Order: sequence, then structure tokens, then C-alpha cells
Amino acid sequence: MTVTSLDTAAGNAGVPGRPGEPEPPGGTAGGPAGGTVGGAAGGTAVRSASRRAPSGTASAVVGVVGGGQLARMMHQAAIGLGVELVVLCDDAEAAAVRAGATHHRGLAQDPAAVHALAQRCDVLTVEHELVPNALLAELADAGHSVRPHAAALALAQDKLAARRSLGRAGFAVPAFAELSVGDVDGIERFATQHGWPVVLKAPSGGYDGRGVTVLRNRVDAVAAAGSFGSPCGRWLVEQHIDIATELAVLVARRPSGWWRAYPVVETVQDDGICTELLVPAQIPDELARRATSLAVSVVEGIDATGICAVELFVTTDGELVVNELALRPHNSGHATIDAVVTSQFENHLRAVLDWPLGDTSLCAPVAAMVNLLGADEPLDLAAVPQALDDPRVRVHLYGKAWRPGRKLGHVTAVGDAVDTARQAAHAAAAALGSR
Ligand code: AIR
Repeated sequence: MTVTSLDTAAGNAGVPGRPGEPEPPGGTAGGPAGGTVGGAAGGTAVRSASRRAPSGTASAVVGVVGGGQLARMMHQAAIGLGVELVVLCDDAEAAAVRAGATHHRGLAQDPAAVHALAQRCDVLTVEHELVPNALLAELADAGHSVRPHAAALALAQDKLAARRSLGRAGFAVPAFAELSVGDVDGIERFATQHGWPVVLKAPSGGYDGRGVTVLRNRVDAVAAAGSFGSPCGRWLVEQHIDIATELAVLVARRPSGWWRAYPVVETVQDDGICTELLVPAQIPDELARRATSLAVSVVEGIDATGICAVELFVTTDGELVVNELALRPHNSGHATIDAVVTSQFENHLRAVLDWPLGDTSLCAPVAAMVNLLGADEPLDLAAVPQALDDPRVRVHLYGKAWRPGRKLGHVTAVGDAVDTARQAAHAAAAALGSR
């Protein structure tokens, strides 16, 4: 297998717990890396993000670009912390708005709306990638706390930029090339070098399987030229990796450099959309340690703040290859609500506020999560009691309108054994009429 793997120090960095004392016990944690960020007192509350005094009803105000299910679950965590969440979206029926988050009406692409959001909060963060990067950079220049910062977020917004930057820093990434949209000969040249099939991606704007397609031959490439657009006018073509397992490592990291990594998650995708996950990943400890160390290196290397999800492929040769980054709470972390001491949503808020991070240890031996995806008809909400029949099951509905394939909720089952947890989660998802 060919992977771009430059030999620089960054690829080997990030062993947990180096420079600085880790935050107090609980999970894999560590302190500021030398030179990455300014040092701060270990594990103490640093209120650098909050420019204004608490209002009397809110401990802090966090602005979120986006109001979907990720903002909804952030809002659930915000309630306990006394944090007011203000979500920017155009839809008065958005998942987070329906859950009671303060609604700032507007589009993520509208500079005036994003500026106005920043004005009313202590810290600005995101729950999707569709906000113009330059706008966030502009706000940071104007003195607003934007977390993650625009340069880091750019790597989650632009897959080409991520491949380039991570490859240059020495992380293993799939071999790739940048092409203009419609460049069928370019695809063929790439395939001659790396073999068919190849994976074609729109570098930006896609998620949940949108903006990704596998091409088996030139005929597929010609078809893609007629149908596979890309908002930025470029294609990313990459080598098709023989994947043994897909993993995700979530790391919460504060602007002061303190971080905590979550137990490694094993994810299952169907047609590019995450359908289920298992935590902890059923992989050898040594591989889990390598995956965690790699993810922390990436997160420190790009100076990410908040939750950063590092998606990894384990190749059939046992190598770890970085797939994609998400600099926000991520589907692969949904089981943390029920199976980890501090959920990814709470730690995202704590991290962007530069507050001490919560314990990331598992509080159940194993958890399985299954996404509730829109089938040919809406979910059967009358079946919620039936899904709850098994006491190990927790149901999370997003209050979103049904559409085939849309993520409408998830169920998590905790337990002592992988098989029974998976069965319980699948049974609950089936009862609810998930795809
Ligand atoms: N999201 C963001 N990036 C990937 C995903 N899945 C979440 C965010 C966003 C919501 O999905 O919470 O607001 C959008 O979902 P939908 O179903 O409206 O496309």
C-alpha cells in the first residue's frame, strides 16, 4: 500500500502526558505541548474566554454556528453548566431551537449574521463546516474568541488542505491528487499510478456520504464528469485503501493546551454514512495506544481547540492512516453521552471556554450506538416505550423532520459484552423504524 508518509518529528509526537502535568486523573490526558500554545497553570480554571461578567443567569454565553442535532446535544450539556447557547441558523424548527437554545436567526454564510452572533457571546464555535473560513478569521482579528481558530477549522472544511497539511507534517494519509472538476484524464493518470478503484471527493461542502464516490474504471470517471460537482471547482482523487477497521479518536483540547482523549471508537459506515459504533474499539491495546497518540499529535499539531475527531483507517496491513478531521462534536462521539463520565458535548463547551475538562473514562465496559436514519417512512415514535423495554438502552431523538437517509436520532446500549450491547441497540433502532 502506498501512503504519503514524510519523515518529520510531528508524526511521532503527542505521547500522552508529556510536558506539563496532566489534568487530574480520569482518562488519557495531557498538558500544553512546548511551543504550541502559551502555557497555563495546570488544571486550573482559566477564564480567558469570557470577556464579560456572568449575567446572573448564565455562567457564559457560547455562540454556535449551526442549530442541528449537534447543537441540540451541546445545549443539553450547556443547561447543566449554566451556559447559554445561542445558535445561528435560519430555521425556527431546527433541532437545537426546538430544544430551547437561544435562536439567532440567520445564515452561516451571511457575514452580518455571524458578526452579530459574535457580538452577543463570549466564545464562538461551530457545529458544521459551512461557515466561510475568512469570516471566522476576520472575527478573531477583531478580538472575538473563535474556537477552533480559522486556520485549524480550514482543515476540516477543505479535505485537500487537510491531506496536504497532514501529509507534509509526516502523518500517513492516502495518496491523493488535486484535479479540476471534469478532468477524466487526470483520474485515469492517477489510477494508472495507484490502481483502480479510486475515491473521488468534493474537497468541501459534503458530509454523511455526500460528496464522495468510488470510481471503478474510466466509464465511472466519465459518468462522474457529468454528475459529480464540487462547490470549489476542484476534485480530490485518492487511492482506495483496503480498510480492516475504521476508528475515530476524539480529543478535547483547551486553548491553554490541556487535553483529554476519549477511548478509541470503532465505527461502521454504510455508503459513507456512519451507521453504528462501538466503544471501546475491539482492537489490541497497542493499536489503541498508537491511534490515541496519533490523534493527539494531530490535534496538537494543528492547535485545535474544542472537540476534535480524528477519523482513522486501519489498513489490512495494520497501518494507521488519517482519513478526515472534524473540529466539533462528532457522530463518532455520541456514545459518550451514556458511556463516558463527561460527554463530548460537555467537554466541547468546557474546552472552548478554556475551563477544566471532565473525565473521559468509560463508565460502562462497552457501549454500542446505532444511528436512527430515515427509512421510507418516518420513525415510529409511538414505539419509544418498546425501544426502552431493555434498561440498557438510551434513546436520543433529534426532533427533526423525516427524510430518507437523514439522521433523526440515535440509540445507545451499554453493557458488559459487545454482542449483547450491539443486539440491544439494533433491536431498539429496529423497533423505532430506523432504516
Ligand atoms: N452535522 C454537521 N456536520 C455533519 C453533521 N451530521 C450535523 C449538524 C448539522 C446537522 O447535522 O448538527 O446542523 C444537519 O443535519 P441535516 O439532517 O439537516 O442535514
